[in-house]
Amino acid sequence: MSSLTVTPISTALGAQISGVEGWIKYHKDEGAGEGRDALQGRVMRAEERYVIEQRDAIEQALLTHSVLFFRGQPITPQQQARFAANFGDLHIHPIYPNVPEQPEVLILDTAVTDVRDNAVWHTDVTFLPTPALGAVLSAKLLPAYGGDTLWASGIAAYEALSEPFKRLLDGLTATHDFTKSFPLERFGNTAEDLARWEETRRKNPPLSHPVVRTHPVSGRKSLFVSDGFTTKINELEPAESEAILKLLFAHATRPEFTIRWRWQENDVAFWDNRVTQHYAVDDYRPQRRVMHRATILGDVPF
Ligand SMILES: O=C(O)CCC(=O)C(=O)O
Repeated sequence: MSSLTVTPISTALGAQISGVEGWIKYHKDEGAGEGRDALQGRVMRAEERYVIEQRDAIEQALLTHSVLFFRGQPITPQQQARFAANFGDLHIHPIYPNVPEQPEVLILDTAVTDVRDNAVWHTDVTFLPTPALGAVLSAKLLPAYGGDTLWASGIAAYEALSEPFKRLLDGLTATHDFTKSFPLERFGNTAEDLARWEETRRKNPPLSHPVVRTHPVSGRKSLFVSDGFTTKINELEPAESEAILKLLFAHATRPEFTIRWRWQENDVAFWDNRVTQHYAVDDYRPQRRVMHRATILGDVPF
C-alpha cells in the first residue's frame, strides 16, 4: 500500500505530497534506480512492489492535481534524473547548461544564464513535436525573498469557456516557435552560444499543435497555447489570431486557475506539462537563484 498523503492546494490544481520518504530514499540508494520495466518478469521483493505502488500513486496524484510539491527533499542530480525517468524518457535541453555528469538535468542559475524567458507564462518545450510530459524542478539556492513560481491549469481554463467558444477552438491549431522564448539577442552572445542557438533553430523550425489538446491518460481537454512559444492560430486571419490569442493568454492565467508556490530550499515540484503552464516570478534581483530541472518527454499532442 502506498503511504502517500495528498493535500490539495486549490480546486483547479496543485497538491502537496508527504509520506514519500521511502520513495525518495529508494532513489538515493546507489544501483537501486531501475524503472518499472526492468522489474517485470522477476519475482518482486516487497521493497520493489512498494516503489511501484508509490510511483503509481504519484502518477495518479499528478493526473488529479496537475502539479505536485514535495517539501524538503535534498536530491542529487542523479537521483532527480532517476525519479523523473520513472515517468518517461528524459530530454536534454538544447540551450540551457546542464549538470556535466547528468546532462538530463539542466541548470537555471541566474549567475550564469539569462532566465527572464521563464518570467512569461509558458508550457515547456512546445517547440518539439513531442513536448514534455512533465518536469521535475528542484530548488537548490533561493533568494531571501521573491522567486515564487506560478502554475495555471489548462483544464480549468478550458472547462470555464462557453460551449460555442469551445467549439470554435476545438478544430484549431497553433504555431509554436522556439525563438519566441529564446530570442537571438539574449541567447547568441558568444560565438559558442550563437552556434548552439543556430543549430537549435535549424533543428526546431516552427511547428503546429492543437489549440485544445486531450490528455492522453485522463482524456480531459486542456488549452494548449502559451505566451512563451505560441505565435499564431493557423486557421484564422492575423487580426483574429492576435485577438483570440490575447484573450486565451489572459483567460488561461486568471487567478482562479492558478496556484503560487513559495519555495523552500530542497523543495521539489513535479508538474504535468500537458495540461499546465507556469511563470517564474522575476522579483528577487540582484540575488541569486538556482534551480535544477529534469524534463520528461511526452507524446504527440492530439
Ligand atoms: O525557475 C522556476 O521556478 C521555473 C523554471 C521554469 O520556468 C522552467 O523550468 O520552465
